[in-house]
Parts: sequence; C-alpha cells; structure tokens
Amino acid sequence: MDYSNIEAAEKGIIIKDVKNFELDHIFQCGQCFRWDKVSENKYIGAAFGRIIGVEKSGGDVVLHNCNEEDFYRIWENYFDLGTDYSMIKEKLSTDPLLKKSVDFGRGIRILRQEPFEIVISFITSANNRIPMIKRAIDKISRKWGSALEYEGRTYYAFPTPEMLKDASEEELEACGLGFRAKYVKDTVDKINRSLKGQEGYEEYNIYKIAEMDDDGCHEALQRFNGIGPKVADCIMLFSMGKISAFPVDVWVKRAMMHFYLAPDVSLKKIRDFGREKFGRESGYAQQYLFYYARENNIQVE
Ligand code: 8HG
Repeated sequence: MDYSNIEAAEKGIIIKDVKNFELDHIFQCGQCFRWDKVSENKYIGAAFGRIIGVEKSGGDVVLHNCNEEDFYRIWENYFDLGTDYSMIKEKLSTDPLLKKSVDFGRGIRILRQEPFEIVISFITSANNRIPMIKRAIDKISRKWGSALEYEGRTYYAFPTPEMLKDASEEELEACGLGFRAKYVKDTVDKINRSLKGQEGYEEYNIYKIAEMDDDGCHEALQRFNGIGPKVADCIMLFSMGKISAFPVDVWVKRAMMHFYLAPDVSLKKIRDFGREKFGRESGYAQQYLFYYARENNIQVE
C-alpha cells in the first residue's frame, strides 16, 4: 500500500504519506485524456461520473470535491493506491537500461479507469496524437455526458453506453473522430446490445471481458472493429487491471529499439520480446518507457 491513512478536510480529504505519486508523471504518461493541469501542484479531472481536484501538498495528496465514501468506493482503486510501486520499481530497476526510465517517471501509477470510456478513448487513439484524442473525448463528453459543477464551473462526465446509444456516425465524426467514427458507433451498438442481454452479442460484454485472463482479454477485445493488438493492450492495461499488457506504439517502439533491439523488428515481435523480458508486469515497464521516450523525444537513427 502506498499511503498510510486518510483524513477529512474542508470539502475534500487528505491522503497521508503517499509514496510514488507525481501528478505530471501520472497524468502525462499517456494513459488518460481527461485531466488538466490547473497549477503547479494541482490537476482537475473527471472519472466515474465525478469531478475532483488532485493536489500535492508535501508528502500528502489532497482530493478536493471528494468525501470519504467516494475515496473508498472510487479513488483508492482508481489511483491504484493498494499497489506497492516501490517494489515494482525495484524489480524493474535491476535492468540497468530500464532503470533510467523508471527513475525519470518515478511517480507514475497505472490508473484503473472505466472500461467503456477507455474502449472509446483508445479506438480514438489509433493513428492519432494525444492532444487530438483529448479534444475529441472532451467534445463527446460535452455533447452526451452529464454536467458536473465544481468551483463555479461546469465540467462533463464521459457518457455511459446508454447515453451514447443514439449518437450518429456524422455526429461522432463532427467531434473530430474522422474515420474512427464508424468504429465507435459500431462498438457502442455492440456493447449496448450485449449489456441488454441480446442473443448473439454475449461476447461483446466488456465487463465480462475484463474478468478474463490476460491473453483471453487481449483476444476478445480484438473482436470489435477498430481494435487491433495495440489498442487492445492499452484498454486492458488502463481499465481492466491486466498488467502483463505491452502496448507498442511508435514511442515504445523507439524506446525498445533505442535500448534493446535492432531497427527492423515488427510490432508483434517487439510485443513478444517485451513481455518475455519484463514478465507478468510488462505493462509497468511499458509505461515508464513510453513516458521517457515521449518526454525526451527520443529518435532512432
Ligand atoms: O500509454 C500509452 N502507451 C502506448 N504504448 N501508447 C499510447 C499510450 N497512450 C497513447 O495515447 N498511446 C498511443 O500513442 C496512442 C497514439 O497512437 C500514440 C500517441 O503518441
């Protein structure tokens, strides 16, 4: 566990003695799209139908607009506070090449996000850039999500499958999804049918998929149009607790080539190599590498 206890504060709670928790590392390492930096020590973001402010204060973390009940129901798990990241980092740092990335992103935690939001977000991520993905997800939330008030401003939660059920391909395209709009529409439709128990759609229940073992989950997600191996890896790692996932995008590819591999290697081979090398907890290694490569803009000759 990476904190000692929580205390009540005015309109929020204080998480005491939090280890391995850096706001920039967590929110800018590529795993989430709904958090904004509002000052040096504070981010505001929406998840699980709530809006909160997260502030670092010495060794503590303050969650604004949050009560004790929400902390134990949502945020303790969301921030993966039950996991001891010192142990993970120690293990990964025995590889001297990986240690550099681990030291750089020492405050990363893998967020446990809502599966439906993450399925749609990472379908949107295909051949896309992070600022564009963020903008599209924001537009979808404004158009179909519930309004949330915080400090006199209005924010929007990411919509549920039910709220998105009538979104047309044209409307989704207008949110900046481009060619991905048809995949999002089709996926929303399949998920809604499966959640209603419609015959023939059982295999599209993402909450059941989340309970499968890692390899089964990776395979099942790829039954949706618009989800290939890379997107499936991101979804299972960022919302289904499958930490052996190893998403290989252009940054992880560059990092792996920079540190370990010859240039002309396929994405599939890089994935297999990474999982072989880093084992059951490959997802963590991948996140330190992604953050290091992207922040340092590493290039491979
Ligand atoms: O955290 C991420 N890991 C990997 N491997 N790829 C990611 C992450 N986040 C993210 O957006 N991507 C993908 O990288 C989406 C997009 O294809 C590209 C943006 O740099």
